Amino acid sequence: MSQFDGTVEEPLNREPPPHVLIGKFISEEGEAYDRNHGPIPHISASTHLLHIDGSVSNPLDIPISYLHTLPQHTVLAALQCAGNRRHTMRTKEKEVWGIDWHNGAVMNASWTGVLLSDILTLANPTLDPTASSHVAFSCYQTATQDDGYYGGSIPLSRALDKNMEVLIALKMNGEDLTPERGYPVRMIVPGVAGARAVKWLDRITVQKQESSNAYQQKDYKILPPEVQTKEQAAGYWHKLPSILETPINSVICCPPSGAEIEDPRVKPLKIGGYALPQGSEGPVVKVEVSCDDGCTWENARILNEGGRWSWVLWEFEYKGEVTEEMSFMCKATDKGGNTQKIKSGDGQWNLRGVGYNAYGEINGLKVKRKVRGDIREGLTGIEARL
Ligand SMILES: Nc1nc2c(c(=O)[nH]1)N[C@H]1C(S)=C(S)[C@@H](COP(=O)(O)O)O[C@H]1N2
Ligand SMILES: [Mo]
Repeated sequence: MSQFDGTVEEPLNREPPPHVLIGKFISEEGEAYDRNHGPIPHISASTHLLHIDGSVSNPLDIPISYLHTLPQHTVLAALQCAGNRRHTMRTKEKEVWGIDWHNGAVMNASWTGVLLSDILTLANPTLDPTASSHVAFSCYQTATQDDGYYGGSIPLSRALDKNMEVLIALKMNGEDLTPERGYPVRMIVPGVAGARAVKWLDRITVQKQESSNAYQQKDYKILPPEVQTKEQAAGYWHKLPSILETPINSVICCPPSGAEIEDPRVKPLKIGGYALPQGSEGPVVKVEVSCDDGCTWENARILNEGGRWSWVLWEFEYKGEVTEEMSFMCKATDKGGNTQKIKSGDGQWNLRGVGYNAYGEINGLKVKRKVRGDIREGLTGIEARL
């Protein structure tokens, strides 16, 4: 785990540095973020059972070995915490409550397992997929910081829709999940906030209402701006919808803000980042970069395209004018026509710092001062030591 920058917290929450984050189109296990609300259980696959219950006519207790014998489905999908980019929200707007994620609480991976819709067909739900009926995912292996277990849910209609490719995942990038990633089985809900991708999955329940877990009811919701304190939030949670799909997004990862760069008129400046589609409306079809504070935009080059649920990596070459402190912004557009609309600092704020999707931004790039001739170089060397 040497790629991490040492910001390991308890429980394990960490993100890779930006150049590692976009170093590969498919994130590697050892280089991807970890988000945990409790300790990491170490489970034996040979004894673990996945219970399917609730409003179904055929409840099931499924051993992991049986899941491996069912038709396997693979989906390339980004997994992103709803709190990704919280650092930008708190520094450009005002303080928020939550882990200080920069841009790295996201990964892009190939997930293999059994379609939830196939398992539900076996269990046979007896509820109509009306607006309020949900499928809840639970992990009882350990208590969490805010509840006795971890859980989340999604609408039954989405769970039954094969096109949504909701997956009971056994593998990441062709390998068994690691204990950190949810071994032996986790949910992957493409296009949906990572909070619903329950790791160490014990139970899938078809029910009339959302999961009652704290992470569905009292977290991962966009509080209105008038809610400024945790105490005020208490009166709001039950009135607000839970986050399901995550918004269109893009960020600039390289170079970092404040970097010293070569003169871009001599050596074009390479700017790179990732972009994510909104929910199920991918893929990302366009990424644009602005070097004049959003007045004009130019197309960036999309480097890899992995379909509806994937991120894209992109690159932009800047060869233009040089100013004292240079800034760049980026915005993405997906197939559904969703596009980022707001500049950072223009008022997108909520107390929990979730769902942030202002334009990506880097600031304060400085062109290295040219040194001409041996004498100047010598002097600079002396000055530098004083
Ligand atoms: N059992 C369990 N599942 C969980 C969590 C958790 O704390 N416990 N965290 C959720 C959240 S908030 C996110 S963003 C993703 C993170 O997945 P990762 O740790 O594989 O990156 O897992 C989700 N599944
Ligand atoms: Mo999350």
